Amino acid sequence: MSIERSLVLVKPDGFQRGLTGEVLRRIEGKGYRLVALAVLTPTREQLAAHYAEHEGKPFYEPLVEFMSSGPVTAVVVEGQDCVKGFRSLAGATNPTDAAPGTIRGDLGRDWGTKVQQNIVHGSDSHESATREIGIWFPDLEG
Ligand code: YYY
Ligand code: MG
Repeated sequence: MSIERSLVLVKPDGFQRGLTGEVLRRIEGKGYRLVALAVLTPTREQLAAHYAEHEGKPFYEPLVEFMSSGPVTAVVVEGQDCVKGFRSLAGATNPTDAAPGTIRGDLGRDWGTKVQQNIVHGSDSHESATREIGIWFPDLEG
């Protein structure tokens, strides 16, 4: 893989806890470039498109509810292999399992909620990134 883009979201828990700057610092510290950034409260429609692969799963409704509960920061990140690279910075989905040194491992925990509140989203493949960037930044140039 070459220079590519990834879609990162600082989720409502990250925004609420004042961790947006810390997440951006780690992305920039790694050497990735910020291409676009927006603070917004997502609509259920936007989230249905973003999380289409999870529709019907037990955590889907709580996930959409949580993600639409307040502002998020959507970021397009660019760099060599940054899709895989950001997933590595983010750590495992469950913050309890996420390794120390990762965003979820250092800053996340289990709050006993129906859906895991794990601070960040990162695209899981180059194809997902292209699809997700189209949802969050429809007007962004190539
Ligand atoms: O890509 P990633 O965010 O690490 O996990 P996904 O499997 O795509 O799930 C999306 C989102 O849903 C996850 O960040 C937390 C939540 N979730 C959950 O609460 N419980 C699960 N068993 C799986 C996912
Ligand atoms: Mg995912």
